[in-house]
Amino acid sequence: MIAASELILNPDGSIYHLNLKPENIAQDIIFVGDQDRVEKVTAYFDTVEFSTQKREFKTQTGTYKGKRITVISTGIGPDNIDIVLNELDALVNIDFETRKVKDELTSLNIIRIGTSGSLQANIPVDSFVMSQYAIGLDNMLRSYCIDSVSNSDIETAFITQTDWDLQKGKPYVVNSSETLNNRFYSTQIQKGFTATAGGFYGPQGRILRLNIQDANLNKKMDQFHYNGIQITNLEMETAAIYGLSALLGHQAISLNAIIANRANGTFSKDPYLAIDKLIRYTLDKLAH
Ligand code: R1P
Repeated sequence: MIAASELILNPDGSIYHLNLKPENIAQDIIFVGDQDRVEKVTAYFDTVEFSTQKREFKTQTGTYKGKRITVISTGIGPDNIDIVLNELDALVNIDFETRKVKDELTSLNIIRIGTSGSLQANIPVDSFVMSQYAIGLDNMLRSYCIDSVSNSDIETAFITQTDWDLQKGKPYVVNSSETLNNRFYSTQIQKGFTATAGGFYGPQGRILRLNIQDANLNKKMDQFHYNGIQITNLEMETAAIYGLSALLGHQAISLNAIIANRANGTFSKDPYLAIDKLIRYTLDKLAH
């Protein structure tokens, strides 16, 4: 039995941060970062049956072309992903009455619709990247036993090639779901290797007023290569989503609209249009 201090339920029986009960969520779940993006997605739904919000976690469940889908905002960063994925998993895989793990695993399909900065000059703003792999520079996942889901060969190559300072923690490399990879790929989207940072400024090489530990890191990441794999883009959630999903037995894929190109310093003239196109792309793939 899981203690009340570990699996925290609200007085109405909903889970602590997300304010959700098991019946409020679908098996197909779209993650967005920005809470205002939730309704940008559900605006295309036939119906919305449920809405709630607590802090940055806004959730709506409804149907799109007859398919039941939940959309939830995760806010920014891997620390929030720890909360969202553990609480969603608890909703389907822990019995809230007995506080015991259920015998049969329910596997969720998790699709992130995010925004991201490209590291390669040839991945332009307004294009889409589907993360086949992700490297977490943030450490969150290292609190778990991750050997079964992480790729130490690519991690070692990354540490060596970028001269990574291990005082910042050890990067971890994780995969997307093969099934969702096949389902969401088309010629309209580029497959990529996404780096997930634990912050927006220093951790992504941005210098405003503070000196950073390695001002050349982005350039070195841009040049990193391993068996034909290159790092394509930088954001703040994908590796954490992939790592926790793999550990918990869920399927995950991350689709990102490139709104900034860090290699040539450009920013999308209409990021909302790019995101809207990615939302429509994702919903159409989900409905089929
Ligand atoms: C930073 O501005 C945020 O935008 C990106 C980053 O991953 C980070 O969450 O994604 P979202 O637009 O999905 O939040």
